Amino acid sequence: MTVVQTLGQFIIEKQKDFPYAKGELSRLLRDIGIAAKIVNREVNKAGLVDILGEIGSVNTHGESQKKLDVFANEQFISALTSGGECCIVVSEENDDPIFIDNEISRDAKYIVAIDPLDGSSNIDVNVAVGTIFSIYRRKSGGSCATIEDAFQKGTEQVAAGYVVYGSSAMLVYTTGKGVNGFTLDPSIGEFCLSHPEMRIPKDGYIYSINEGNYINFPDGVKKYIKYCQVNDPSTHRPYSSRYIGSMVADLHRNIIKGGIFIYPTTAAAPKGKLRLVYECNPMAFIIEQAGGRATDGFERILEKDVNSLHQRSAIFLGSENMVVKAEEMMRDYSPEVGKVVDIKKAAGA
Ligand code: P6P
Repeated sequence: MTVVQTLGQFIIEKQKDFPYAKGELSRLLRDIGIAAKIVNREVNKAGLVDILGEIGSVNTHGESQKKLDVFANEQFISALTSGGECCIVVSEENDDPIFIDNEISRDAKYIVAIDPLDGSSNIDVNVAVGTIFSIYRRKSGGSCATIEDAFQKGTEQVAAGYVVYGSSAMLVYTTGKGVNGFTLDPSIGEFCLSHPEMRIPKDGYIYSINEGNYINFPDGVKKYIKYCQVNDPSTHRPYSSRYIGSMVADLHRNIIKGGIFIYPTTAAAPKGKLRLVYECNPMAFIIEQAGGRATDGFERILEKDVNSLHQRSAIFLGSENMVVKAEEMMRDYSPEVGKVVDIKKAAGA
């Protein structure tokens, strides 16, 4: 008889990996899991209730907000506010960080950065969407958390994860000791361990990029795409092009099958489109913990300075050998892009 292990049981069992842990991180992860189940319930019936479409407002990035974006944001913020373990929430949907200052959060030790519903433009066409979260420990002393607590590099993350609301709902997370995946069993309303110790293959044969932007890609990216398309069966090329337009779904497939996801700089997004704090950093942490690689084409994502909570970054992440190959192309054909990275880093920009 197979013994089902729920997310809650797994978190408590793994708590012993952290000798000084008193259960706060465990409770925080469980709070996130509960909010994810509520969001999943609404995502699953989105076509049946008046929760599709836009609400006529835009978020901090000028992107139109969908009703489910706002619903998901409210659910995660509510769970984090009432859970008592989180002192600051940085959300894609909120211009400014939310400082949680209530009686039960008095001694809260954690900061959570979150993209509550990534890929929400796909909701109305019934394509998989996701939630991405990143967790840091508070560094400041004193009685209250400070804004500096939210500006920590990706290397400082204590945990990161995503939820993919697809053919099934899955929660995948790491606390720096490997990556584990849990599938929601609706019959018992629990996330159950289904993908223990996830590893991304060193080599893959899938490349994920929006080739509609080809004309505006850096030359190194163009060269890499052409490399992927060469007819060379001995190296499994041409690779398959798979791009869902939902980072969580693309990345989840690539972790399981192997592959590379690239969102480089484009004319419309000269600094990249994806946000460093609540999209690139958590995904980079997960990919590295699964044995993959994550850079901006030149610099390790987790080492990038955080100068703005909504700053964007180019991202190349997935199977290690594929990312290395793409970086070679960037170095050989788009060195100027790397120099911009160096100059900005030197200037602390
Ligand atoms: P494009 C969704 O809006 C998102 O943030 C990611 O989930 C996705 O990978 C990317 O943007 C898609 O962007 O420009 O290709 O539509």
